[in-house]
Amino acid sequence: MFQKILIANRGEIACRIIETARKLGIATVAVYSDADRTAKHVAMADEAVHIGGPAPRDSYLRADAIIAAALTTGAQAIHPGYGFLSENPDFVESVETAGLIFIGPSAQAIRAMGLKDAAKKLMQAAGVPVVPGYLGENQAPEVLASEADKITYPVLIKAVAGGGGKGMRKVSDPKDFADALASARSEAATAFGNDAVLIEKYVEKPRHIEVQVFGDGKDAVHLFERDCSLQRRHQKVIEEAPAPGMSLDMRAAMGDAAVKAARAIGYKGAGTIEFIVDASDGLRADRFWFMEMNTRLQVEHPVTEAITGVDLVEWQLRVASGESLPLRQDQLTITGHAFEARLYAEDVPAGFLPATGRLDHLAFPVGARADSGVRAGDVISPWYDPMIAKIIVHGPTRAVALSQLSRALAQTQVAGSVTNLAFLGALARHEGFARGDVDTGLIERDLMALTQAPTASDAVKALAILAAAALPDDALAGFSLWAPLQRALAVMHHDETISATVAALGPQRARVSLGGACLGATRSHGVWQIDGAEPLPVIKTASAIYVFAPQGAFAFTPVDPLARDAAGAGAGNATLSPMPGLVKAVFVTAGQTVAAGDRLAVLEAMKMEHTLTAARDGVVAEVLAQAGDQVEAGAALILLAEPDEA
Ligand code: MV4
Repeated sequence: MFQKILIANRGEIACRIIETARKLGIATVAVYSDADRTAKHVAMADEAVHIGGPAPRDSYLRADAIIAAALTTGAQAIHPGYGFLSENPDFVESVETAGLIFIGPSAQAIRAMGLKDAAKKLMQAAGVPVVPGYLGENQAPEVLASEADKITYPVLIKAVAGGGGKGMRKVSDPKDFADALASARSEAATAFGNDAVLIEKYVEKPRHIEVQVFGDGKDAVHLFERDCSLQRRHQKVIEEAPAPGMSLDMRAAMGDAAVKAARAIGYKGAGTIEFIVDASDGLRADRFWFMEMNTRLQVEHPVTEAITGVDLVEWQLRVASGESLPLRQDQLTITGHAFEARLYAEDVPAGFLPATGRLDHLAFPVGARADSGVRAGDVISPWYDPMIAKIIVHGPTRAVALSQLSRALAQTQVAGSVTNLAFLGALARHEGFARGDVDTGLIERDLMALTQAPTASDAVKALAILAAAALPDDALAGFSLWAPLQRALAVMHHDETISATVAALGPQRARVSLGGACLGATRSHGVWQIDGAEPLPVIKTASAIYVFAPQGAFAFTPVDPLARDAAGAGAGNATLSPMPGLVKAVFVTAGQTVAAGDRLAVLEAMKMEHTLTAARDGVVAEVLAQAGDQVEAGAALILLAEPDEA
């Protein structure tokens, strides 16, 4: 076994790998960019080497710097994690040329699976079912069109170099074929520098079921399937193992096909064979087809670990160091059912916009596995994937595991960034999902219901008001029992001002009046309960109050009572930052007269520039941001004067 390895990655997967290395007594070397100097993976590793700037091409994609770091620190092997350099055959060759071991498959195996048409041919020859289609030996448009006729419509045009749905077009009618081909080609040329396509029969109501394989270069086994059908725009959201509705004969057929695929390329290490399954008539052993092979450890590997009891990173390290497969196929079994939910910093109601921010508070549920690369106080930066954590549960049955998932999500607390937690919770409670009736279109069909922003109840608002009131816990600290003390308070929630009065009825009792409702509150051990309901966790930071309700986290900002008259009425007067970003330019100064539609400022966010314009005619009262400022979503950038003040 190795004495020391380098992990060429960051975030949760780097932390995950370090944990297993530590368990096996292997020393670890982290690498990090400027943006990750204080990151969790750096803190966890025994040593860490700085490799460059925050942009991936300046650090985590720098093969030379990473190999140099391994040589300098005396690491014997490099674990690539997923993403970054994990499926780059040139990197594998450079690692091996430097006399180091790449913890993963050979460059040749990665290359064999890199192009869709070549991979499909290889798999077909190995006896693995592939989707009926044309592999594009001749790329002339009229040849492709006549092949599409032979396949019978609907067909799918796919870029041979494709991935993530790019360069893919469904065609239902032959008259649309030529246009679809041209647009798939040009998209593929732009994205991959390769405009070759293949044509497949279009599979209706597809399910994405993948099989985990493991090879040692001589032999291969499979570790059963995962269902990853719950996706949105090719981003997986919730994965599970085993696949709901899977029969023993179909599992055996898929497992056999996956092992055949791995053996055909002498596979070494962890890999995944992705199949597309026609679920229009239930799961049937003759309705699955090879789609592609991922030659790496995948994000969703923990659900396989949960049901098999295998530590896949341990297997990777053992096989890479020369051991043979730790278990035979007949020693592998499935126990129970597991789910993984991907918790992201993103603004779901705004269309799943990636979000950033400092995580003021972060708490994961007990009784669930949470794989995370961040801690409370860490920042989700715009440089990398905004995943906060993977929440993994494992129960004896699918129904039990699903209820564990709901509970685990309800008990997850994140403050400081918006997250997709409410969306994940809504999915975990979705009736079709509970029935196991999953397919890749489920999320899109029910998008409206699933992405509805949860609304704060009066009880949630009252808890925020009580937190803002900060009533002293001491009976003698200024409250008269026979003359209840009334205070007017306000908090902001999104752009709504919630005004309330709090009457202290005693040290541990209060009445909150808001919007016509009157709520009774009692306190014990510093925790408020509203009208006798279960208390909810409340976190107060320097600038915000968070109430964690089962349906989601609600963020409030206390309104300074002195500034309230100015700001409260003026919500419509403020130009707010629509998303986190960098202020590139501000075009106005205080006192300047503007007309509706005038350019006020430019915000750079998510690699695009957004021009912010005046909502109405008016006079600029205040400019609150300047070029170079990093601003949060919802930050007021420019205030217009009240119309009557102008
Ligand atoms: C398909 C298909 C239907 N028929 N192939 C999407 C990503 C790419 N790797 C393959 N994909 C698909 N291939 C045929 N012949 C439908 C999809 C597809 C899909 C597949 C898996 C998971 C989610 C998906 C979402 C939309 C389309």
